[in-house]
Amino acid sequence: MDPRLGREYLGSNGINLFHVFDTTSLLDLLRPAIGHVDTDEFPSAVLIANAGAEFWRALEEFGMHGFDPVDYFSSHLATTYAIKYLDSDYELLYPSEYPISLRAIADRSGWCHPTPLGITIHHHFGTWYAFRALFLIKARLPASDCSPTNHPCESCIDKPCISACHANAVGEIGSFNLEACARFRIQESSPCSFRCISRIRCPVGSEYQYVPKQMKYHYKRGRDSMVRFYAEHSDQD
Ligand code: B12
Ligand code: SF4
Ligand code: SF4
Repeated sequence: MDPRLGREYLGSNGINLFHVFDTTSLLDLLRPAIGHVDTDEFPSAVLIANAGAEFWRALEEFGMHGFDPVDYFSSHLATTYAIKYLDSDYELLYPSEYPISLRAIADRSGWCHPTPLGITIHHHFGTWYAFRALFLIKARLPASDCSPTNHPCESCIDKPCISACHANAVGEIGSFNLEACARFRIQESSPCSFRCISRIRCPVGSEYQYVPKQMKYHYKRGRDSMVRFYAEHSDQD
């Protein structure tokens, strides 16, 4: 077992956010989604995320496989890390069918803060990150520090993310209007079809902004889900 080499392996594939929780500290969030959790068998839970474009480069090199290539690759990274570098059994909680709220889990990490944009922010990487996998492991790893890091929105006076949104979906923290955003994004020729102008305007971690192909890929998939959702619920308009 060599967790250090495992971290290097994940890092070389663009996984630059890594957090270990004691599984017991997440029980209230895990039980409603997955039922019984044996914390003696699985003492540690690992949350991994990518920030910036490095993950995209690694994904392109790995190849686009399966219905959801990002999930496919993320699962591959998580399982390789557990088996090859920790010599540990594991249970993948995300990606999976379990209705896990990754944001509720990440809220406990100390480095994940709410923003007017709805998505969360990291003090260094800004909003340019996403959670890629959450898994339980039989190996016991030291829990990561959960002390709160600096919350960038608190010192952001101008809050350019608010004025940049053409749909008035972005306001005070906690008031993000997902429906207004979605309805704006699904309009034909919407400037937000394949990007979020407000997210781009946020000055924090701008050097980690996704490369155009990566940005288009993620926003197209998000938009496609929204189109499907509103097509299925059009009778409620
Ligand atoms: C389903 C889903 C969606 C659906 C929500 C439909 C609905 N309201 O029912 C749709 C397709 C709309 C969506 C959109 C987006 N999503 Co989304 N989504 C998820 C997903 C897969 C499941 C959420 C869920 O059902 N959880 C279970 C319930 C019990 O937990 P919950 O946290 O209360 O879930 C609710 C909220 O998460 C909300 N929601 C989901 N996404 C978003 C995004 C924003 C900005 C807000 C305010 C709310 C919201 O909808 C859920 C159901 O009500 C999560 C991954 C996960 N497993 O957590 C990602 C996730 C929440 N989404 C994420 C992102 C980035 C987005 C998009 C930006 C993607 C994109 N590029 O288009 C957009 C946001 C809109 C925008 N600004 O453009 C990220 C957020 C990362 C972060 N840093 O905070 C997550 C965590 C995925 C990830 N791998 O990191 N998403
Ligand atoms: S522009 Fe300012 S308020 Fe908006 S998300 Fe970025 S740091 Fe937070
Ligand atoms: S995608 Fe467009 S409509 Fe949605 S929050 Fe971003 S700027 Fe506003």
